[in-house]
Amino acid sequence: MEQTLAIVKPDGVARGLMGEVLRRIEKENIKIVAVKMIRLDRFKAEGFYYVHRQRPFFSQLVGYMASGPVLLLVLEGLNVIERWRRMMGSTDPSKAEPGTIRADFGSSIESNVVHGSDSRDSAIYEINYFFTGTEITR
Ligand code: IDP
Ligand code: MG
Repeated sequence: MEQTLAIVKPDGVARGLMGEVLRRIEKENIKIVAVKMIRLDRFKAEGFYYVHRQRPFFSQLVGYMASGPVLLLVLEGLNVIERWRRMMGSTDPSKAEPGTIRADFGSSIESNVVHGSDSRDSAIYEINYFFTGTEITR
């Protein structure tokens, strides 16, 4: 059993896609074990994307993630890290597989609607970055 952190990013929330994303997750029978809506400040966004601090788009990415509220979700299930990444599609919506969230709704390589942890280690870091143990249902 695995857990992963999913986020409906600021563009997704602003465009009214929270329900659509939740519907797709539930339709796949993926269990949602925690939910929180917050607005990141730049500092909190920098810490979340710390691994990308050397990338040329880092400052812009932080500004985007702090530009409006986000919906944070903890998902649980067998192979859920990979399953959720597959549902999201490739980072660049123009290259994402048809039927994925990013292909269907993403507007650019930056504004791509959703986030998902990319490994067990990043999932643990990212879930603990936003949630305490008692906020995750069981
Ligand atoms: P991922 O979200 O598919 O795991 P990452 O490479 O981890 O992709 O990048 C994190 C986020 O940074 C992306 O989801 C996207 O919002 C943004 N991003 C990635 N590459 C670029 C880029 O080349 N230009 C602008 N933003 C980017
Ligand atoms: Mg990533």
